[in-house]
Amino acid sequence: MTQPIADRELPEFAGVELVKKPLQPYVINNFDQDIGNWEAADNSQTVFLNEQDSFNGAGSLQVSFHSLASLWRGATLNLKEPLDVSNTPYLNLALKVPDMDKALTYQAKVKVYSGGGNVAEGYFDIEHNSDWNNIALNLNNWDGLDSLDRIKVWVRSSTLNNWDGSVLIDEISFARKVVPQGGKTNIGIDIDGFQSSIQNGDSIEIIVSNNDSAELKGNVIIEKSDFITFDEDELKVHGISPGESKVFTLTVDEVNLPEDNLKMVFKYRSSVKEKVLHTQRD
Ligand SMILES: [Ca+2]
Repeated sequence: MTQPIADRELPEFAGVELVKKPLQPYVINNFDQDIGNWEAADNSQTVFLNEQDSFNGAGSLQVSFHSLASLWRGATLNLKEPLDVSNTPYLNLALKVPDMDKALTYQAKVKVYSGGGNVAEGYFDIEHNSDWNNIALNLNNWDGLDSLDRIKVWVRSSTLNNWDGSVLIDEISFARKVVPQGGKTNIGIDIDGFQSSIQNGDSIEIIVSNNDSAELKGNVIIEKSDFITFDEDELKVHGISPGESKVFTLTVDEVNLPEDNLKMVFKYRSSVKEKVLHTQRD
């Protein structure tokens, strides 16, 4: 199968920011009456108007799917006429994944295309205890701003199983500026070497990704746990640039498995990330 040309371009990184609200937004779709020209994209089955659950107003866009969890799935909007958003470079939207599993990781990707072949994308880790997430893709450094003709919003999860579920999307708009959620940073934390058993002396790798649009400063604090201790209690993330990741290796000092999930809690400014390290599931 031949891919459209735009899909072959290497996407540029764009930071995703957590926002309180966009200022004077130019609304593309609010999904209060209809779903506009949004369509189901790769690995998704249907898109329809959800009138029960919205971030704002009378409705939202629901995308339903049944596909391998690790594949990106979502919805796309092809604009008939390209938009010049040079003066409103923040693409805002609200997103929610209903019924998330605590032990899994969920990620969103927002991607924009321009007819000139410029593609930009940004990432956002969806917390499993979150409801609606109001985010904005910061396109200030993108070359395609004057001719944006396609938007894609995608999600995926972290298992090899099927994911039979949905994502809700609302309030797609562009704005010149956004009001940030104070102290909240779009930081990604992944644990590598997720093992069936964890013992004293084992090493684990923590991958910290800066998915936001400003450099990270200071440290990520690892919250004290009754069940596991490491040789370090913080990760020196200072200086990690937007779009970059760094791997930290920790050694387990002492571990006593709890009856339910063994989790790690990371804090960066006022962002808190909870990750399940080991699960006692059958
Ligand atoms: Ca709405």
